Amino acid sequence: MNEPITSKGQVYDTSSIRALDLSHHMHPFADQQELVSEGGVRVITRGEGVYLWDSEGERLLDGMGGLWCINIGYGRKELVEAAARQMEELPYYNTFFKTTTPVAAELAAEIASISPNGLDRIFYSNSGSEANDTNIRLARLYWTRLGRPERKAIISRHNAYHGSSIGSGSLTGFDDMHDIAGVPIADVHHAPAPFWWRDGRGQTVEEHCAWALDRLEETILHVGPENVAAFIGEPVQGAGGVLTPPPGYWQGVQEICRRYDILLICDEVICGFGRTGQWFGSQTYAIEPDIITTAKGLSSGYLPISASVFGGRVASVLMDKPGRMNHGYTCSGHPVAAAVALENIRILKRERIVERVGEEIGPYFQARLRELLDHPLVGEVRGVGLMAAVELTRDKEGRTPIEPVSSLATSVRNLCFKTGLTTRAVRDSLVFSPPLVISKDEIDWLVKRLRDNLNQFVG
Ligand code: PXG
Repeated sequence: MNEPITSKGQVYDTSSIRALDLSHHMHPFADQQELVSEGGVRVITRGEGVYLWDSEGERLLDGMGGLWCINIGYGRKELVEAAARQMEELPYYNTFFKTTTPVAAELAAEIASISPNGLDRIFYSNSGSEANDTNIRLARLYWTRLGRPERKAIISRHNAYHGSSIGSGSLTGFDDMHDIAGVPIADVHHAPAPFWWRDGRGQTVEEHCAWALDRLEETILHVGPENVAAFIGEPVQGAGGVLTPPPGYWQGVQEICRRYDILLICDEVICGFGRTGQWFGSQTYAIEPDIITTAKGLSSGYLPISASVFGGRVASVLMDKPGRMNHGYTCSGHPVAAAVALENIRILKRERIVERVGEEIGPYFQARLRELLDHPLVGEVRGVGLMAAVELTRDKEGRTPIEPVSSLATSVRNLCFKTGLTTRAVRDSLVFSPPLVISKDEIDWLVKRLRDNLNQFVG
């Protein structure tokens, strides 16, 4: 039995929390019996800045920013106050039947003010998954209204993560998420995405990029361009292992989409709100999307809220002409979540957080992590802004994958977790996405802790 521990005045009994959790709480993406055999999971109780504390008082530097989402850091009183004010005034009202709330309207205008490519219309959901389900509907409805209902196929990519609902999980490009009947849904197709380290052996980066673009076009031709509604892609594939696009890749994708008149959806759930050093990954890679998906950093993860943002071409058919879209969620445009998101964006603007990522702290983070390339177990460091992957290898030249896959990365991740640093193992890489407010000293600590932990596995 663990001793009860005090964290900011609160007493936690770790073992009883673990016992309750194991008995009643089924965790996402987890094998519950594995959790049972390990005696339960870590209990996280508090956050401040880039740090988390657990129920036993241990501190962790949150190298993952929650789950790629705590952009402005933990413990922001302004967000707490915005939520409390809104809760007192109006905790809930819907936006379905000819009503709105001041914050839902104001937030829509605020998102429009920062969105790429002049996108200025917003449909609210509560998660990235729901927003991508919405996007499937938006894209198909767009073509239906134009008298082309056969244009319903969505082209996604391998290693894409677009959510885990039945619709968005179908867009996701991991085979292990398609291991139940009926998923992926019909008319979703996956093309390879560039992943030079693993799939481009024997090719230059340029050759690999051209290969990936050819495969994309081939997929579209196989489906028949006249049947394709949209292509969806993350500017940088996040959960797939921070797969940064090679130079020219997105220009190539856009040319293909234009050639076949296919809508371009950029999933900005991770890349949005400053992660890549600009407001959106679309701006970092000069992409002109028709629709973007936003979630996570929209509220810095403080409350669930997401938005599909679209403009000119799609709006002219779906908003500027008569006709209704039969779609929406009870909490679409939830006033408390909207109030928090509005304050979050204002903080990002007021404190020039996005500019700091682009000009100063992002380049510093990338440069410091790249120093690890001299380490015998580090094959590649990928990333942009404050998202990065450190690819582990035991064969720098031949790049043969580690057997079994993920074994080394998982061991290093576990040691990091034990020694005060959160990171995530994705196949053979460790991924990072710290809060955008991280300092240089904190980055120095992160890189040193990672190097020290990697040293334990040399030989
Ligand atoms: N799009 C992208 C690009 C994402 O990264 C979603 C959509 C879905 O969002 P919701 O809010 O429905 O989860 C995501 C979510 C991981 C991990 O292990 C990543 C996500 C979610 C859960 C785990 O890296 N990204």
